[in-house]
Amino acid sequence: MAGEPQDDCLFCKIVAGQVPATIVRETETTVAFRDINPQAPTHVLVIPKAHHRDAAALAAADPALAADVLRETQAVADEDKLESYRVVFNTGAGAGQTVWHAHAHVVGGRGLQWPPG
Ligand code: DGP
Repeated sequence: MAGEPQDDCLFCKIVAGQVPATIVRETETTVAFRDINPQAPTHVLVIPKAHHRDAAALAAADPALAADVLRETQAVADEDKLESYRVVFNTGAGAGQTVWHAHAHVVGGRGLQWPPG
């Protein structure tokens, strides 16, 4: 069921403390932790604690929670003192999504090109 923890979900396991992660921030509804394969000096993932498969499903099921995630991306940027940064929601396999628990990538700390690859 949408929102319920999934046994086979890596990010649900990070939320539960069953898989270690370098946690940057935590709120009642979200967790932010450093990406295991950073693409920039700052590369943090912000996730809702509740399980939703991608950003579109999250926004449809719980817009307030989607707003919490977005708000936390700004908090992460503040924490790492980033003046410029990028927030990315890879949505679908064709866009590079590999973990099926909604997450925002916060990327910064170096120059970023546009368009992205
Ligand atoms: P995406 O490709 O958009 O689904 O992003 C998934 C990200 O998750 C990817 O950048 C690597 C990261 N990742 C995968 N496994 C782990 C893990 O065990 N710990 C942490 N911290 N990040 C992970």
